[in-house]
Amino acid sequence: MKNHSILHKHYRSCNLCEAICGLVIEYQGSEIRAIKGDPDDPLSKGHICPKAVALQDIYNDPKRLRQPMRKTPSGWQEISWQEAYRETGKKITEIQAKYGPDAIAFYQGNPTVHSYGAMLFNRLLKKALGTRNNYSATSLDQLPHQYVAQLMFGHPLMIPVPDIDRTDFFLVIGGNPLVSNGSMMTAPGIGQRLKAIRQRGGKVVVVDPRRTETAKKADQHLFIAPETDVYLLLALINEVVSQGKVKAGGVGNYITNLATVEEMVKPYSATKVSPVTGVAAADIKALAKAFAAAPTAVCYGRMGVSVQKHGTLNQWLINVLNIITGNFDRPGGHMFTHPAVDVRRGKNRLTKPRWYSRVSKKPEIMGEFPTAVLAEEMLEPGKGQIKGFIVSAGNPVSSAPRGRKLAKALEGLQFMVALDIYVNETTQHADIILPPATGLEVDHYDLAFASLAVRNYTKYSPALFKPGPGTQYDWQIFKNLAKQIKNPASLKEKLLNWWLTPTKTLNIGLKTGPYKLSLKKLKSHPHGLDLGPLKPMLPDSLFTPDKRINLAPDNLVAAITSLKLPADNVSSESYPLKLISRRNLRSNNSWMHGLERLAGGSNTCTLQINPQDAQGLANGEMVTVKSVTGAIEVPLEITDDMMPGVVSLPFGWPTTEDGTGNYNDLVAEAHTDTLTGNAGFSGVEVAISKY
Ligand SMILES: Nc1nc2c(c(=O)[nH]1)N[C@H]1C(S)=C(S)[C@@H](COP(=O)(O)OP(=O)(O)OC[C@H]3O[C@@H](n4cnc5c(=O)[nH]c(N)nc54)[C@H](O)[C@@H]3O)O[C@H]1N2
Ligand SMILES: Nc1nc2c(c(=O)[nH]1)N[C@H]1C(S)=C(S)[C@@H](COP(=O)(O)OP(=O)(O)OC[C@H]3O[C@@H](n4cnc5c(=O)[nH]c(N)nc54)[C@H](O)[C@@H]3O)O[C@H]1N2
Ligand code: SF4
Ligand SMILES: [Mo]
Repeated sequence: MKNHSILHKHYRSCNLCEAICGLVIEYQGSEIRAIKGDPDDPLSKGHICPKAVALQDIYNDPKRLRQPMRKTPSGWQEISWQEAYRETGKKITEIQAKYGPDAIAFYQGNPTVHSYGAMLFNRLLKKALGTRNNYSATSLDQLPHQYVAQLMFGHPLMIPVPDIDRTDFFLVIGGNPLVSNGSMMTAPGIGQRLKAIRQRGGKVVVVDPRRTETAKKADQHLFIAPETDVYLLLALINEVVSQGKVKAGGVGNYITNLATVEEMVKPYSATKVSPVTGVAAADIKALAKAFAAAPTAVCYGRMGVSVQKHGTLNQWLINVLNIITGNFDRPGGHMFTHPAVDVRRGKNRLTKPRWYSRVSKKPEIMGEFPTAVLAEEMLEPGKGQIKGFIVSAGNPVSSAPRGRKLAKALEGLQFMVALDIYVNETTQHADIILPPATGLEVDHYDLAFASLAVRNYTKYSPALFKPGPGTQYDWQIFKNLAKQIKNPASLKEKLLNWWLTPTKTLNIGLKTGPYKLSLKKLKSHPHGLDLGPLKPMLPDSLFTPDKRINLAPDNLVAAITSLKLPADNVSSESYPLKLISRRNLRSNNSWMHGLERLAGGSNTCTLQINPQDAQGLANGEMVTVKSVTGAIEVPLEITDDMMPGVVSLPFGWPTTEDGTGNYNDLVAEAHTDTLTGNAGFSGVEVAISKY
């Protein structure tokens, strides 16, 4: 038993974002005295952001749910876990018996990837449900990265990471790592890492319709019109080819179809794409030249180029640019990680869709439909209509296209259960809420983000506090729900389900992983273990059957061939502005901006606009932002950080008291990445007027 009058120190990884910073938590009994960065963590070296300090707010928050809740006509009522499981199991089995397995939809949100228990055990529930209506935040985010990884490298999780600690040229397109702390690139303390590039004589260039916090710290910032990055990338590749700078380096031996790419980019000269993108032809030429001439360079594209109609093409062309300039799979370029537990083991996934969504006929990818079709699959009557919904660690009413429409769809369901720690815009529509233990109450191993880190790294964090009596972990909830819905078929499956826990699975993963580690070994390194810099891994690690990288997958080339380069970046008369999203350092998607230590100050929801577009409107004035799908009211912030013609708004903020108004009311579900159906949050056509 620990002495409650002494100050103790606990070391763990922060589970709130992809940077997985090491924390030192000073505590006495169940009281937290301080949360600081852990200087001995080999990856984060003491870096921390304000969100980690708010982990104590989540822990102490009286509004956080700790017991299952049932909605009754007189409000929410606490019920026992047993009762909650029984009722949920009964409702789900009844619906599936009546309407078939696909009548239940399952959506998993962002915190899923920050919980190894959820990641390892959600498959039990998926299997028991047997529904094709699987959805997740993947198709609101990084699906294009994964789709391209599958096509080019043979596995959706073979995702290259920029080796920013050794690069001489970092080109960032559509990412704002100084605020997001990096994404699909686990690089805690990114500010220091970017500074180091410049200190060693390298360059940082940012391409973004907004002069972002990252752009302000870069050597160069280029404004680009939303959704026109594909043309810029084609022109950059064209320039590299026509300047005779193609050097595929070691990768040259195992790439195929380079000639197809060289032919494909011919029509896209810097001069031709300049009026559309808004980037000067001279800047495009100089950028291509500097990128190709740098001793090492890496182009990195994130949310801004993923959640738009050319998401897949952008991510593909970024890989192509890195490959043909000799910057792939080598230090300072785009590299693959070698994680201690390799989640990329297992089979190469199918690339051909096995089934299509009922209403808009969107193909499944990796067993999921794009979340953009969730509302219509609930609303459109007919055989196969969704009648019941399980939402876990997600808030799609805020985060998915057409929030208000989805909220309405949820109201029409026969049953909804949420695995969540709060009543919010989405979970308020549930019949039952099952709150798992979270944050400081759970042990943590980063399966997902150790696989995307800029150095090979591993760490296990035990739980700091015991969850309250009777609390269940997310993996237990998945196990128990699965059992209620369908008993495991075989004895082996039964035994496995009963015996396996996340820690046991993790230990097996570590022992059979490339470094032959164990949980015991990790526990003796509470600050984490550095496993060295990223190493070249190709072609052995490719999952493609021929161990080669196809530079020009047929369907992607076909999509370029059918692209029509507009003569100009013309805007619609009724909706002359293009809307893009923004994140704030003291927010986390839709759910943390209200916490005690994060709310207020600069953490606000304003529509940023260039002075040229704000004629007749004043700073701070409420305006109506309208698109073809809806309208919301927000205060205006006039700033020349915005490119003319473009406005930026934080996402995940309710714009009305009841939480019904939101950025995503403005996003049409048909505005998606054409190849994957990934949601198109960027480049939404809007008009503004006085409120
Ligand atoms: N317009 C616009 N829309 C966007 C984006 C954008 O840039 N612009 N970004 C998109 C992106 S990148 C993402 S990832 C999605 C996120 O979309 P979602 O994942 O749907 O939404 P979050 O806001 O992350 O919601 C997380 C939910 O999990 C709950 N939660 C927190 N911790 C736990 C836990 O330990 N267990 C459980 N069971 N629940 C927990 C929270 O209360 C909250 O309800 O939004 C997308 N939507
Ligand atoms: N503080 C904080 N950190 C977070 C989150 C958070 O909500 N708050 N969310 C986490 C999550 S789930 C994710 S996925 C990551 C996202 O991490 P990032 O991708 O780094 O985050 P964003 O701030 O969305 O950056 C997108 C950038 O793209 C720009 N952009 C928009 N449209 C276009 C376009 O058409 N072309 C180009 N070139 N640029 C465009 C925007 O102006 C913005 O600067 O952040 C994570 N970290
Ligand atoms: S940057 Fe991310 S991981 Fe690091 S402390 Fe902040 S929220 Fe946690
Ligand atoms: Mo995300």
